[in-house]
Amino acid sequence: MSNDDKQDSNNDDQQEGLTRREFLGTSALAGAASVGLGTGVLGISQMARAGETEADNHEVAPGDLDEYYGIWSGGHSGEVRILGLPSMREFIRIPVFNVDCTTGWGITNESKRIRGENAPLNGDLHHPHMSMTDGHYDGRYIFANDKANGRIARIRCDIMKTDRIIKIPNVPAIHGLRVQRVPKTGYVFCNGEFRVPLPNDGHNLDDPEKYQSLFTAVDGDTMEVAWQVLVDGNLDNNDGDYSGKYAASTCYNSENAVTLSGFMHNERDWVVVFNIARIEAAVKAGNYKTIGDSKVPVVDGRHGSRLTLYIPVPKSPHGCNATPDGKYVVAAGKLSPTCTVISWDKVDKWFAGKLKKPRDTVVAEPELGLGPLHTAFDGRGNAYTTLFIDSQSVKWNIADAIRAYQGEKVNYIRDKMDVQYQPGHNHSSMGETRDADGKWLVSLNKFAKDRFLPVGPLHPDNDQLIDISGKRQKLVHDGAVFSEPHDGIIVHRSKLMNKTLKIWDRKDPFFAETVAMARKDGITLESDSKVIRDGKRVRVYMTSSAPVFGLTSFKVKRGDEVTVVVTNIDKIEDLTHGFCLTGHGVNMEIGPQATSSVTFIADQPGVHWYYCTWFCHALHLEMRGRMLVEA
Ligand code: CUK
Ligand code: CUA
Repeated sequence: MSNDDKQDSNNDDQQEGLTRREFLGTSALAGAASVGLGTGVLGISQMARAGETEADNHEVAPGDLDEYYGIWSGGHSGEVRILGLPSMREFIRIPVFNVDCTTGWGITNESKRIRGENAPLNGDLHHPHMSMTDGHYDGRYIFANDKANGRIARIRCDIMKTDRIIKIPNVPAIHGLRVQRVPKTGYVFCNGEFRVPLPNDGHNLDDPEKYQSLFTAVDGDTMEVAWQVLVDGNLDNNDGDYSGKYAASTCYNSENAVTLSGFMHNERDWVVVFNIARIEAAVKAGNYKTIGDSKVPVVDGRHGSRLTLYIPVPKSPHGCNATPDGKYVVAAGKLSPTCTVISWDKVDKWFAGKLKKPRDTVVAEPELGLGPLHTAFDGRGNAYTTLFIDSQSVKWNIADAIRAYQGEKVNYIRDKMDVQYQPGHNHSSMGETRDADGKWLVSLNKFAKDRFLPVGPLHPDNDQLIDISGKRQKLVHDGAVFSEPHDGIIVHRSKLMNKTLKIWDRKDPFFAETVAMARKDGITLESDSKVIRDGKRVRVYMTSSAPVFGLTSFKVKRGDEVTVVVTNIDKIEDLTHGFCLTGHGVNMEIGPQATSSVTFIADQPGVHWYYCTWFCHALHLEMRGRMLVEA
């Protein structure tokens, strides 16, 4: 027994005297303290918990840097958000599957090349996860899914911009997304959620039995789809293991139904485990088919396949989280008050033919409370599961849950804490890596109700910061956020802060195509400001340097297709310019040493002002110019 476990057991006794509401009182006090009164009142709440390990102060003074990056999904806003923890300050937003007026994402040519010309305007980004090497975050990329349009995006961590977006073939929606941890990312695992006819060519509505769903592996380095696996049921969430051998997905709808009553028919659904080496071998041996126009190899992983293992678990499992010790994966019950703990070791044995029943891979099934959705870990053997219906975060001990499953009389529940309200995902600091450090937990709550000033019928969500360094969870901060972060990761700053660029590299591939176009026009972007006419196509090149654009006026003719290319020649950190052309739906960011371009039709004769949108200089308002469209 570790020290921490000993303290935990003592704490069970202390906890018994407290009702849930009394306990809520204490934690709410801590929350109020953090907003209004500072450390003084936090002191009181700490005294109320005498005997516990003192928590780290979560306050970050002005000018101090946070210890962690929070990389948050933005749900149906389609974006990723970068926060600091423990302050919970939002730093920037990274547009991904959305259109963004601030940076011009979806407006500039550079972003259109990445998004694709006819990309959908919306997206639903649920799961942002960082690439790993040997089970540690490596600060290269963040991958994320678009549930709404079946896409996967990659964000480059050095510039914090999306650099690739691909559409996954043969699936309408991608839900769960995780990365291969070992040896590195490697694969990005993507769960196809909705089942459709394959190929989906406009025929079958009435025979849903024939609908199918696929698990997809994308190569994270090339962003090409490596292979797909046909599965039974619907896929929900997934995770990779810590050996590089397996990925696991929770599946609901084992009935293969299309309506709610149909979804609820069976008593059990399953977790499906994918044997990566066997899948790769099947692809190599040519044991696959392709579907429709797609060239991606599709192997058959349905019941009876050697490539997969279907482990029955209680109805409609949801979250799927591998423990940082590399031993287990935890599937959350959602409709069942339990989590199912599966041992990778036993999965090995099952694939080796040494276990009879798929259920023999299960080593624990603790009863936690109502509506378990997602689980995070502290690296000290404890798990933290969100309970959507109970509106709680439950801390439980994995080793004790395993003992209880074997029939021992042990209490594996360490602590239950009310959250405000109805949590979905949670995440612990470094908790999905070998470096899980057990300092912070964030509960991403779907409802905020009375926690903030009223702002009309649409409420913010409430992301709550919880100190998990002690035996009991301690709420320290309420964080109002715009809908809807599903998931987030908490990454120590050492993994990122020295990798992010302060100004752009002129050779960056992000705008390389624009640079190549300029070269063909004989333009040196860093010094030239001039107009090149090429039939009805006009390219307007200009520099920007606070507080002037290289061109303060230019002329085009009505009906021209105009491309404006702006190169920010300032070399000063944080000196971003913007280019906004009035009346044309054009605005874009040009960071220091970057080139950005935008193309539009000049269809309105007259004088049109353009101006800088970033407050770059005392004469920022004067940083402007005129386009004349000749009638
Ligand atoms: S899902 Cu949203 S709360 Cu898309 Cu990860 Cu569970
Ligand atoms: Cu340049 Cu404001």
